[in-house]
Amino acid sequence: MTTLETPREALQRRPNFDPRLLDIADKVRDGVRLSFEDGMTLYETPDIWTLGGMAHEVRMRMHGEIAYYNVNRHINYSNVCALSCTFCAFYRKKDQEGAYEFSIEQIKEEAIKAASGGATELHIVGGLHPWLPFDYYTDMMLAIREVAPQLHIKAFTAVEIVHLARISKRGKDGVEGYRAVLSELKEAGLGSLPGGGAEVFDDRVHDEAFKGKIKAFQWLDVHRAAHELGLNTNATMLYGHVESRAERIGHMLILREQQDATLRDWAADQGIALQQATKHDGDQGDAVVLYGNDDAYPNERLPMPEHAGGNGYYQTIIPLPFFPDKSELEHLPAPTGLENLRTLAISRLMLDNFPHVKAFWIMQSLEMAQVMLQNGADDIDGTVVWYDITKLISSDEDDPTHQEVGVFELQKAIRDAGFEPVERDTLYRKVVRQSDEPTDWRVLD
Ligand code: V47
Repeated sequence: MTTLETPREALQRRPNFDPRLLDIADKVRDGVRLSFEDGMTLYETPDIWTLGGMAHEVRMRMHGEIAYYNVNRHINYSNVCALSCTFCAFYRKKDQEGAYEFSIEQIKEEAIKAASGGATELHIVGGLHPWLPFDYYTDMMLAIREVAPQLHIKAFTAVEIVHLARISKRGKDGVEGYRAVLSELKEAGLGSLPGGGAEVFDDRVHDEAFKGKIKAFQWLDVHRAAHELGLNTNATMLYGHVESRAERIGHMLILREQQDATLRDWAADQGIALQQATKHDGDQGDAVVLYGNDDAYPNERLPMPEHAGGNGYYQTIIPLPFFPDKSELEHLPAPTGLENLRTLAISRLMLDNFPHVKAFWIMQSLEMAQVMLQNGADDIDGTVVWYDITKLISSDEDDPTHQEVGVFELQKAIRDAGFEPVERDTLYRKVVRQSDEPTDWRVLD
């Protein structure tokens, strides 16, 4: 009689298996929240295969064979910025060569091009422009609504929202001001917030790499205010510069705790049992874990706009590898491919209450994004078209911001990686294309 191997025994048989991962693998299998120390072990282990395997297991439980992409267009409306972050090669000062700002007319043209090309989303961010008035931003939303009402507008990082609260005098640096600005932008057409500007939530890192920028608590307050207003948001982590691995795990834990608070009522409604977990300050708190063994969780375990009770939440974490080129931190080496893969996999495992993990192909390369789909990611972002913040793939020397791949290339990359490509809208609802006409699409109910 043959006895079946237990999952533990199977792991231990793997070549170069790191025994420190045994208990973590048990937790992952049972949907038990990982601790700070677990996160550090995952960063230290040489056993990248078991790490990737665990992240893949979780990703398969949450999304099965599906890998998402979207048809979108990025607009960086201005690179003029009052800040001078040392990691950033995008910003220019007002009269510096290369400084630009789009007029509302130009933005309208971009929106029309995007909509007629079949995009479902505009992703709009820019620098902290010292002189553009608040009306410019609401007019931008209204103008897009007018010419392309079907486009979802995902716009403005928390850093821009704090700036707008200041210049519009809607309230000084507090939550009241953020709420007022977000409500007015929402009224004008804003649909969600992208995840940029989070960098790494740590005062030391802040002072060394982006002093002058908003602090972690302000970034988090803006996203909390957005969620309260029913706007979904994303979160990023810009890693591989002056931060330590421990600081990256700290960043993930802060996001995870905020999402716990955001999803607590939704989880109770869904019958998802809360776990007792130790928070980053050492206190005990309720944890909402979205992956685990099937018996303990309802089928529809992922929050979606239609059943989140009118509240917004974090949809996706996007780990962003640092690009040193042309920044003040150019002397630093960029994170390696392996470090990128590791950080992606750890994000999937630590951020157990984030429905999605995005491998932003523009910054990771499409080839690396394929590997990431097998190591925790379920989304590779979209067709993008123009991207001015970092430049990796453009082959057009005269126009390096042109970084576009077609839908077929994205779908092929996903299929070749072993997944079923599914087009999503910004809120992760499936998009159905009804004919070859690019504008003929609808969101599946
Ligand atoms: O906020 C700036 C980062 C972000 C560099 O929400 C850099 O779906 C690396 O947030 N090296 C913008 N990163 C990108 C972003 C984003 C991208 C894709 C999807 C979503 C989403 C959000 O890029 C900035 C900043 O954190 N950044 N300079 C650099 N040298």
